[in-house]
Amino acid sequence: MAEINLHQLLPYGDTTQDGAVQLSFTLPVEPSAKAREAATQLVRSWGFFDVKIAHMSSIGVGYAFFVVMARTEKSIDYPKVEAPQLDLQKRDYKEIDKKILQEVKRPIRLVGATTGFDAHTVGLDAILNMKGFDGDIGLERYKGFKVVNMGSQVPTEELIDRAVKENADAILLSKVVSQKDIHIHDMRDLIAQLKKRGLENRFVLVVGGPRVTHKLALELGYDAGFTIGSRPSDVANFLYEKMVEKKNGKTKK
Ligand code: B12
Repeated sequence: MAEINLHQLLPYGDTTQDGAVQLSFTLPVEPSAKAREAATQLVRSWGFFDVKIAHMSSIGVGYAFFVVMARTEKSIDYPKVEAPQLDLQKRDYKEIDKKILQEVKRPIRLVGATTGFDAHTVGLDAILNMKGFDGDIGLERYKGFKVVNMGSQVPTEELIDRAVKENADAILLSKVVSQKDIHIHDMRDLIAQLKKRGLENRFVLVVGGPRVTHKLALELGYDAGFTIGSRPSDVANFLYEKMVEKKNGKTKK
């Protein structure tokens, strides 16, 4: 295997460190020779070279879709990249359930919802519903959790009201739509509304969604963020560890 310079890490296509990337985008013009040339020039103007239009097709009247191969010389100093990640010991459902009942000594109370305009429920359900996701059973099936799943398009205030009413330990927010950064807006809204009511330290705050990273979640004031591929047992394990941490007074919340 070719030696890789991690201080000047480049994308890989045909040969290591060749800087090859594949891009896809849509231009609001009909596909044509002119559209193809425009896409080529556009990608070159972004600093790429060896630009090849691999695919151009109509994507509705007045729109052309492109897949483009190109190369870049811009590299990244990989050792300098910092990205927080949850470093939890892997445990399965039975072990987590047993530990919660032994150490927390009662079910952990959860209230989950998708807020704002977002109607996507599949991600939240994958974590909370009995059947779970990817062969990993959902939190409703654990004896160690009491789950209220409020579904989608829940106003932030109602989510907080319900969490207060249920005396919840944690709020689980799902944000799937990210157009115009609406997921960030709605994540901030929950934090702001909690602060307004003096509840900012009351709940463990967990957020999930395809454009959510743990880094983003921490930056916005959440305790954890879960992205694509997250499994219910990952979330269960985090909640268990956080509750034990709280119980032992190792956290401000
Ligand atoms: C199914 C679907 C729908 C269904 C939703 C049905 C339902 N009941 O959920 C319907 C048809 C209603 C729909 C509507 C729309 N959709 Co839609 N939809 C999808 C689709 C195809 C799949 C989403 C999904 O279910 N994924 C499977 C789940 C399991 O994955 P997940 O959500 O990422 O969840 C995982 C993690 O993210 C995480 N997670 C998620 N939530 C939470 C919460 C917590 C607490 C935790 C811990 C973890 C966690 O754990 C999950 C398991 O690993 C995606 C495209 C795609 N392939 O992803 C588009 C997509 C999300 N939709 C999109 C859009 C634009 C829309 C509409 C705006 C379309 C329109 N113009 O009307 C509307 C919006 C309606 C609204 N008001 O929100 C875009 C979003 C683009 C963007 N950047 O925001 C996508 C990406 C499609 C696309 N490429 O354009 N959609």
